[in-house]
Amino acid sequence: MADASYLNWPFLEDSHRDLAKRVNTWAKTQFGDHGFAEHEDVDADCGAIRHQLGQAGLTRYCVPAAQGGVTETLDVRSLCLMREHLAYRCGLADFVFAMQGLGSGAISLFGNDVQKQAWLPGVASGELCAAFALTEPEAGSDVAAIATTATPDGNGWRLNGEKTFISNGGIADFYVVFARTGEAGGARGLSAFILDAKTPGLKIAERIDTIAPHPLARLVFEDCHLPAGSLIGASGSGFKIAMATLDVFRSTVGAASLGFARRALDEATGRATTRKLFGATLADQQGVQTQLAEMALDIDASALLIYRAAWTKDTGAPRITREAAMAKLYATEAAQKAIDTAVQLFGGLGVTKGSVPEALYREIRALRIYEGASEVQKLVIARQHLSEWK
Ligand code: COS
Repeated sequence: MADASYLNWPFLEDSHRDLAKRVNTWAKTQFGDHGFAEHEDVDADCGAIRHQLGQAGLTRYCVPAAQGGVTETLDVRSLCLMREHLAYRCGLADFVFAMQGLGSGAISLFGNDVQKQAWLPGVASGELCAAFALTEPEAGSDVAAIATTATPDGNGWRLNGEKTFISNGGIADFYVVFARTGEAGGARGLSAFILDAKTPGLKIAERIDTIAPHPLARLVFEDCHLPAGSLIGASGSGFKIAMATLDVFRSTVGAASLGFARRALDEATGRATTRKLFGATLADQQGVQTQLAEMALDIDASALLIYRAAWTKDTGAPRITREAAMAKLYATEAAQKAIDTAVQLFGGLGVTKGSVPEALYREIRALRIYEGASEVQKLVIARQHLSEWK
């Protein structure tokens, strides 16, 4: 990474600087210059990367210390640094790490000791693969419209319904599933459950192929039995559990975008300083200097918002809804712009399959959609602004 001066910002501590160096060295050794090459078998590669991250002790950052993690509670700055540095080298490695955290996040944040002990050590070691099952065909941005139901059946619940665009769908060992339990209408009638992937009635109805291939599936639940101990937190609190989990992980989506944007700037700078035209290099042209300046500025602005949100949470704020929304919104949109500039500076090579800018162009797009589309982040920011106006 060309510029690492942000590591000296007061938002970060020495342990974070050490982690940044460690993950950067690890990812460089592991992926070299081939981290954005096409994957012939994404499922197998995800499994291999998960085990490698586990062996290196890096998936430990996804869970609290009592279950094999490194920090007492989830440390958002560590999660962000991990994602930023993995994304710089390999989009799939970032995805694998992110899903270990998001998939088990509701258990880390709201689970009881039995649930934490049952699932989190395996997430920390990389042996277990986690998934977060919130989205439905008719409930994407509007989470309160979830239609999947969990109805009491004596010694637990029966789960029926459908989820879609579920990352790790088909390869996960367990899913945190959000379902309607009916305590009230809308957002107040949802609960969160842990679903063991071996449960009869869970069907992988369809694998979904996307522009940057990651394991993604539509799931169908047909009378899946959820044992009494599978409920996370209180029944009826599922919406708040989902939102609070997303508050933690939205900053990390921004951090992954930042890693992609830094890679785009480094690639673009390498290209601009070597590509000759009209008797000079691209970097000698003022127009190109303006483009590089905008990329560098957007990268620093993104980093400030991301590490502000992460630091705010890590130093005790109960909620960082607004800060996390700002970090995700700004960093994902800025990264899309930076990557588009890199593609432009590479010309034909930028759209050639197998080039890094081309891979980044595909990788970044989903980040403006998943874990709350840009439009939803604006809604979240505006609502908080208006509610504090009085
Ligand atoms: N943390 C804790 N509680 C929260 C919260 C948060 N971040 N956000 C909202 N709540 C609470 C509210 O305080 C409210 O509580 P009360 O009923 O006690 O007043 C309740 O949850 C309902 O909140 P709200 O009225 O804001 O809910 P809406 O249905 O209007 O939805 C949005 C709000 C649109 C912001 C929400 O549905 C959302 O974030 N959607 C995007 C979903 C998403 O990210 N999907 C991606 C899936 S993962 S890839």
